[in-house]
This record gives sequence, C-alpha cells and structure tokens, in this order.
Amino acid sequence: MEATHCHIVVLISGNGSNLQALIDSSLASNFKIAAVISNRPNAFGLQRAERDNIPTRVIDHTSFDSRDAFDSALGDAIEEFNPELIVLAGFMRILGSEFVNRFEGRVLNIHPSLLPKYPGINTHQRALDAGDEEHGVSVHFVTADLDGGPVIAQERVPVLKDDTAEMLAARVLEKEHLVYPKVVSWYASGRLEMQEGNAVLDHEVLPPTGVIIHP
Ligand code: NHR
Ligand code: GAR
Repeated sequence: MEATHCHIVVLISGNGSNLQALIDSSLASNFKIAAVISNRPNAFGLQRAERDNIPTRVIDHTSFDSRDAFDSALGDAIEEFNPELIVLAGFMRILGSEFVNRFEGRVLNIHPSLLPKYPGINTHQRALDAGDEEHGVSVHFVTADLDGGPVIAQERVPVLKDDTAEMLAARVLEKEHLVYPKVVSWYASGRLEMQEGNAVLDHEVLPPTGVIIHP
C-alpha cells in the first residue's frame, strides 16, 4: 500500500488548519505527507506536523539576502524529500519564476477567493468592500503569474448581511478544509495534471472556474 502513495511536501507560514485537514484525510487517502516546511519559525502548523511525527524544516526568508537565494534554499529542502507534489497551504511568500520552473506542474495553492477575483492578500475584506453576494475558495496550479495559474476547483459561500472579514474568512476556511484534500487526492491518483497551461482532469481541460464543488 505504502508504495502506491503519492508523496507530498506541504509549505506553510502560519496556523496550518489546511495542513491539519490534509494530515487527517491522508490517513484514509492515497497521499502521504513526507514533510512540512515553513518560512516562519513560529508557525503553529509545525507543531501540528511534529505531533504526527511528520518531518519539518524551517527555511526562514528573513535570513536570506535575496528572494532568489530563499527560493533556491527552499527548493533544495523540498528536493531532500523527493515529493511528487508540493502543496502550498497558507504559504505567504511569492515564489520566483526559477522556483516555478524547477517544479513546473507539480505545485498547488489554495487561495481564499473566487479567482480571478482578488488575487494577492486581504481577499475577504475586498469581497466585502465590493458588496459581493458570494465569495469562496479556489485551488489552482502555481505558475509565475501570482494566483493566476489554472484553476482546478472552486467552492462558493454566501456573503451574509453584517458579515465581518473574520466571519467570512471562517466560512470560507470550512470549505477549504474539504476542497483541498479532494484535489490533492485527484493529483495523487494521476487524474489531474497541468498541460500547456491548462488544468486537466480525467483527460478533460477544465473551464476557467475549474470544477465547481457543490456542498
Ligand atoms: N508564487 C507564485 N509564483 N505563484 C503563485 O500563484 C503563488 C506564489 C506564492 C504564494 C499564495 C498566494 C495566495 O494564495 C501563493 C501563490 C503571498 C502573497 C504576498 O503578497 C501573495 C499571494 C499569495 C501568497 N506575499 C508577500 C511577499 O512579499 C509577503 C506577505 C507576508 O509575508 O505576509 O512575498 O494568496
Ligand atoms: C487560508 O484561508 C488560505 O487560503 C489562506 O490563508 C489561510 C491559511 O490558513 N492563504 C493565503 O491567503 C495565501 N496567501 P491555515 O494556515 O489555517 O491553513
């Protein structure tokens, strides 16, 4: 059984609740978390990994002179574990094109908005400020275009009257914890790949929204 598992490395910067969802689902799924790497030494997600005896590394971006030097050390730390897939889960450093080319087609990110709306940070407040009636989460392949890689899946949540950014973020996060393990298992089973800049699932090019997950 072990030999058939897809090995993944998860990159985090903070709390790691998406990491926890991946840890919990990996027990009954087709992927194994080979390591967790954080750019922040105090990320709580590191403790979640240690609790489950998953190897951890810290590559602290503040101790590098340049983005390229950080990216290259991060890439080397990842390669130590020979993963088939790299999963960004609340990872907050922009990765340069050299990193992206090194691992092309093998990096996923989860982003708390309905891309192409609101790439970058502060997505929940931006959705509120725009008066959007719905908001949500996207999982996409990482390319050199920040939050602009092909979308694999999206799930929507309603924006409610009197929502604060925190309330909305919590509603989105609940969906994130369901969507991400599902998409990772698609990749692990060989159903999902990036081809010529498209997300392809079961040999079909996905639409710009990716698969729309219904609750
Ligand atoms: N890198 C590439 N090349 N492509 C993507 O699509 C990426 C990426 C790196 C991270 C996650 C992304 C998100 O889901 C992500 C996608 C950080 C920033 C950011 O502005 C923006 C988007 C994302 C992550 N980071 C600041 C920076 O200067 C630092 C912010 C901080 O440390 O708090 O790197 O939203
Ligand atoms: C999640 O909402 C994730 O989508 C978002 O940060 C949160 C991390 O939570 N990611 C980004 O904004 C990436 N720039 P977690 O650490 O509990 O998984």
